Amino acid sequence: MKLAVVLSTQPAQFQAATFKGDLEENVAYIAGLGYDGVELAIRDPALVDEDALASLAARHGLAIPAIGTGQAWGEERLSFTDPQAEVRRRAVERLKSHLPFAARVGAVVIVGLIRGVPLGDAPSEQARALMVEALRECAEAAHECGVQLALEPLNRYETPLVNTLEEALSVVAEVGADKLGVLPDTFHMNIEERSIEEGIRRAADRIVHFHVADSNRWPPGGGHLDFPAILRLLRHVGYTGYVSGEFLPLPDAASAARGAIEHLHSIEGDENAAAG
Ligand code: LER
Ligand code: MN
Repeated sequence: MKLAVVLSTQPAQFQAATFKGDLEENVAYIAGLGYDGVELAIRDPALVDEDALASLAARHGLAIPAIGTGQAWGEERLSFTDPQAEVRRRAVERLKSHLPFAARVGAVVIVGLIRGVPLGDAPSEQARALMVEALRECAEAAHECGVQLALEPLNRYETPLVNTLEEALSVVAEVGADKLGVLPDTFHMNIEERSIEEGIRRAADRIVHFHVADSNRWPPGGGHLDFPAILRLLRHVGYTGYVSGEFLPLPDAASAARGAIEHLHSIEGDENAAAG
């Protein structure tokens, strides 16, 4: 199991970007804990030094398995489903602007809140159509760059648009692009899926990245999710990508990241011992 943890490259309101602040110090700490990779949350690629980020991760022997893009919504309200065409265009351009760096470091580009938060409990047909149109354009550009996009179901308290893996799979089918997969996140699944196991099984062929946090968004081990069963199932369905920690920095980022890797490694150790 390859493990990563989320680090925000810029100041952000989003609370579950586990690490924020001093990049050099945080990357060194993450590598020292034994993580294999660091997932980067990047609000705007134009505002970061991508060369420096790539070489920082490489210097510490860390892969960059995924890039989170949701801060374009969180900080700037750019979205694929905004009523204004100009805002939608800027959101699509922003998503596409992540592709060159993602191609260079071999990262998946995540489509989370950049799809937007349409008003109302049930998303309108129009919002869904706008999202599909934006995803098609992004997936076409991703195809040209050889980058995988990952549509992440998010819980209903964040957006009404794509809450479950089933909905995500139906959007993926409608977009019909080889470079669009799905990203299950255990925190969201715990709220939205009828069964976490069933959701993972049904999405298995399309899973291109995986987020872990416990039921309360504390690090794995801090809530009541059955991580031994979840990790066993991921292995069983043949998932070989990264398992990336996106949890609240509680009691603080350093202890959260240390607790998470200890917990996940101990599960792996138990499984290996049981397998003999
Ligand atoms: C992003 O990966 C995520 O899980 C969301 O909760 C962000 O709002
Ligand atoms: Mn997530």
